[in-house]
Amino acid sequence: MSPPIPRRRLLRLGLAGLGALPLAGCKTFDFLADPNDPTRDVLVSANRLTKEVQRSLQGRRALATEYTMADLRQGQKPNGTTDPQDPAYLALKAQGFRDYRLSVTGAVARPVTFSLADLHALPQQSQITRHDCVEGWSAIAKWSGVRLAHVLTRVQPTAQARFLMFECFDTMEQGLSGAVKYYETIDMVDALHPQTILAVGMNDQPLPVANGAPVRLRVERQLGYKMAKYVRAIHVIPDFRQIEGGRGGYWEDRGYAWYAGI
Ligand SMILES: Nc1nc2c(c(=O)[nH]1)N[C@H]1C(S)=C(S)[C@@H](COP(=O)(O)O)O[C@H]1N2
Ligand SMILES: [Mo]
Repeated sequence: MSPPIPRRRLLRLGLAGLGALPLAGCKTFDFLADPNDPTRDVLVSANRLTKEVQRSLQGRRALATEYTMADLRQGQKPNGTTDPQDPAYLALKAQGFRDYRLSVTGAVARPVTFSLADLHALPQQSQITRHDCVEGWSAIAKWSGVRLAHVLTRVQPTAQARFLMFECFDTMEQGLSGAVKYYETIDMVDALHPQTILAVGMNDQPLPVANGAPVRLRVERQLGYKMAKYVRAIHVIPDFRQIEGGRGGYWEDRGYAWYAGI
């Protein structure tokens, strides 16, 4: 038996669904008090579903712990690729990333190409968070940049938009069909999370090459491998099964979990 649900709450949650139900003469909502009324069952199960969805979404939306500058101990340990040798990257780096452009395309109403100046012109935010790598180390650092949500507001994702794919500059290995580059995907819940940023600064300095210059993703509720460095493009996509190994990321294609929540 599920516990009785306050009627006010039932009404609030259930009214939208009532349109589909035969309401004999729209008498009143007295049936809600009758535990044997089938309409009530529908509402109660919808309510239970809503609660479960709400709970999991609230969990996903919870904030990562933020620290203070006093918590910065060792530097952010560079990991994975730390010095990309890809020609396109080297050419941009040689010019101090002056010609860097981030394209955001795919399932969007308005594809936009952002220069670094464009990204700096959007509202900036900083957060001091702990980075946890799947390898078992962690480090606290201050990350600065623009909320991904602001970038998405500019491009206006369409109804097909379910994931963002981050295409990176760095080659991880040579596969049979050429260079295998790092990539990652996140869903819209993480994309719109208030702590999800495109970082351009670290510990009050421009983002170092070793940590993903000029632009890297921060997804603070997940493990380090989700946080794509050296981002060259963002693709707004309905699905990631057609990309590379089909599991949503370079490490995911090699067995890591797609959702690496911490
Ligand atoms: N492009 C790219 N992004 C990447 C990686 C990488 O090798 N290439 N490594 C990932 C892993 S496993 C971790 S732990 C973090 C490391 O970020 P850091 O170098 O700033 O510590 O970047 C992630 N993003
Ligand atoms: Mo990692």
